[in-house]
Amino acid sequence: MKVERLELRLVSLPLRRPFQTSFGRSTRKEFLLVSASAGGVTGHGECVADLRPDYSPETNQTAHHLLRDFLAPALFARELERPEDVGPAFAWVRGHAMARAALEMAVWDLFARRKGEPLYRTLGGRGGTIAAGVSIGLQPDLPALLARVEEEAAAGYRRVKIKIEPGRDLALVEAVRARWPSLPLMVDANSAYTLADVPVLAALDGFGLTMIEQPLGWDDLVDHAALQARLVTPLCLDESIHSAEHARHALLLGAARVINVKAGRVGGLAESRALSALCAAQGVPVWCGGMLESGIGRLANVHLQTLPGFTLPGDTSASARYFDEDLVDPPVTVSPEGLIAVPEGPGLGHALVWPRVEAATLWKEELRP
Ligand code: OSB
Ligand code: MG
Repeated sequence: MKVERLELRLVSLPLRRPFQTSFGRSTRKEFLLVSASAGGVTGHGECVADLRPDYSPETNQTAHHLLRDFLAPALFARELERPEDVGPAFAWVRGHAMARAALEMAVWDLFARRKGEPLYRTLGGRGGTIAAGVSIGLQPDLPALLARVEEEAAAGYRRVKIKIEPGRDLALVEAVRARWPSLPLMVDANSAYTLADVPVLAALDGFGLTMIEQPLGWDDLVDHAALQARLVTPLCLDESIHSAEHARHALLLGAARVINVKAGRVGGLAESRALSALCAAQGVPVWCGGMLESGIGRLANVHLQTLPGFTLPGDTSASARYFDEDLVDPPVTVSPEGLIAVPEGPGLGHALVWPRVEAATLWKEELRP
């Protein structure tokens, strides 16, 4: 099979609530939607690059440049027998994992739809349900944070993650722990600390956190290894893991005991599967991170985390937490038990709502061989 047509569009969706981390504040989700067609069937991939290069070096504009000028031509030239053939077509491209992953995801969805099977089956996963966790951004004050934790714990989420930054860390964790002594709780610092902050980070050891996510440099493994040696709480790496190879290096160094997998950050679903298999072979748990995705990327995350290595609840939560109206119907929902049903329909498994997609589209462009 050869991909015959690609469509790129920039989609903008208002977020119901601003999402704040140590690196910035998002009020809308703006992303590239990549659609790949062959033989009258179309698959879709959501690019997780953002407006600013503050989480990773990529932006919507760099992803657009890569997709239009390098990745699309490389894909059009390639005869594909399976979705795994996309990775090798892009192997010469250095970096730009999010751009590569978006196009690869569209091809995975395309293959699954052509076979009439759910994406998880094409990937080698399983049907059923996945356990949902939730990521809560920095809040204006402590009462607001406690209200948000209350809401999400009541909604059934199986693990709560709160964002921290220097000056807004120990007191938050202490207050949440005091009120919910046995809630599976973790923190994510998005690279806001350095080794000079070891005293604060070591003090987090007293709160029974399931893990501390990415406290140090966005590209660092060495200092994380030094920090992990001084902590009881497992470190989890997010930003620093750009491939399965990086994960192998991180484990070799002792830089983490858990890995956050985001297909966009590591260059695709096949790479995510390789990474999860590598970790599983070493008894290292992985979980699926989130990038405030619309239902399209969100559903890909649901399918991905049916693979055997994903043994911890991820950051995939209900569409309604982010958007008044998602781009897929039905939206992604979470049961009172904190579970998400894995779709059984072809590909991503929920229908795209085209009038909503069109209404949210800022521009679109067609690419052909
Ligand atoms: O660090 O995991 C992160 C959102 C945007 C960028 C980075 C991160 C996040 C989240 C939110 O934590 C996860 C989600 O709800 O999609
Ligand atoms: Mg993170």
